[in-house]
Amino acid sequence: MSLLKEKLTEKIEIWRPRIKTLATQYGETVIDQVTIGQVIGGMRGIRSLITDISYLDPNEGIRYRGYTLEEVFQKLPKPADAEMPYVEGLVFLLLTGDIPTEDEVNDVMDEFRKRRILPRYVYEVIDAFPENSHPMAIFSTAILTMSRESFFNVKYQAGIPKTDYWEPTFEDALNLLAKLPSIAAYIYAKLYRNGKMAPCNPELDMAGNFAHMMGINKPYDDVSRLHFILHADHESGNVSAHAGHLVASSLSDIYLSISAMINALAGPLHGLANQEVLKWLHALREKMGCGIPTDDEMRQFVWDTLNSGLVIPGFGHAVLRKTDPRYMLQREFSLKHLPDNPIFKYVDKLYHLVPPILEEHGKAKNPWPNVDAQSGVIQWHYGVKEYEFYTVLFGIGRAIGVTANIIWDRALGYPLERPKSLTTQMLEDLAHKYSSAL
Ligand code: CMX
Repeated sequence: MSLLKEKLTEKIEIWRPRIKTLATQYGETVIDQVTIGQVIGGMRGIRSLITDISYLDPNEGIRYRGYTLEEVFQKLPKPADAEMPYVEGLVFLLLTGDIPTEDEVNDVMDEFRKRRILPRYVYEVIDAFPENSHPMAIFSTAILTMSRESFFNVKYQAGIPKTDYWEPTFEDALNLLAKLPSIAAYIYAKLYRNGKMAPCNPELDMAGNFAHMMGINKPYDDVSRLHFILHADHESGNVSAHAGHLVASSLSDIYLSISAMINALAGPLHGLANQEVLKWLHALREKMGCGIPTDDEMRQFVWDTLNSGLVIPGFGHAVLRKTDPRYMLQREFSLKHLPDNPIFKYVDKLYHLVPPILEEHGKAKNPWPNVDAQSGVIQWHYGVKEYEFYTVLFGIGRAIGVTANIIWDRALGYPLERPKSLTTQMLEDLAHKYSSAL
């Protein structure tokens, strides 16, 4: 048994009685109340999900397994010549809750190495896509196609006990995670490099190998480590994580669930915002004849966007009420590695100018930048200029957190998700009953 699976098994045994006690002895404990505003308003703030993989504090930002992002980057083992830690270490941390040793990271790397080879038909499916297809549609479909590989489906049909569901799910998850960088790199090669791609290098770690397959020199391996780690999880209520969890709750396999997660990520209010930021900046750059706008010109551009009814991509958040720490970590990286990049200069200006404008505009509850405002410019700087591809990169990272959640959902026996709906009339009746009681 791998060190990862051994540790995970140990942790699951510790967790099961905790959930059982909560469900059986405290099942009637009230934790929240739900208002009509929340039901109409996309369920914001209703505390109705459970996950131990990460927790999002509105003012502090995300913690993975109790660790802030700074701590995660500081504590996880790093390759000898790297600034950023192994993504494989994060996989271990999210699944087990423990910071891995070097041996444990190597163990995850070995597991991934064994599982990296893509079935031939995945290349064929990618090749068969019509021109001008969005990379996220291709990514989702490539993942979906591999549902036929699911070990969980075979075991389920054979009739394994519910307590064992997590084990074949774990196998499916590792099989998929190990393949995602190759799928993404091939989509990139196919769409933008006439299908030319370096073969995968078994000596390298997940992110190092991704950089190698993309054909981009150092420090793009570190850029990839930073990117995949930062995007891995944001607790379980965000649209992509929730979509993955919801689909998996019907016991759909990992491939079906992660494909759904990718589809959810592909909307402009969520993961697609990283491409929208670059598209928007380029519109401005064109308008400026490639020069750097003055503060007033930049402010005018932001107002023009708002006045035309569009949102400012990369700003605002449904939960966060401060600048996203994922933004700040990427900003620090940019200030160190690409301070003179002209697009970074735009992003830097926006960092200072947009929040007061959004405050004056008076709608957004959070005027501060989020993760997507900064990620694209780093990709652009290292030569990945096809911004439609950026959300695919987000998807590789997010799959790490969502698969960890799905494995744990099954280990703890969480049921099919099925919230209750009400009609408009029912809400009106409740509203009248409440107001006449005042
Ligand atoms: N620009 C302009 N208006 C904004 C805004 C922005 N960046 N952020 C929020 N608003 C508006 C909303 O559209 C909403 O307007 P209406 O009342 O007319 O519908 C109002 O402010 C209130 O919204 P909110 O409660 O502050 O934010 P929501 O929880 O509804 O939405 C989010 C959150 C992220 C969708 C929103 O801030 C947004 O659209 N941001 C731009 C897109 C973006 O960057 N998305 C990526 C988020 C991170 C991620 O998931 O990857």
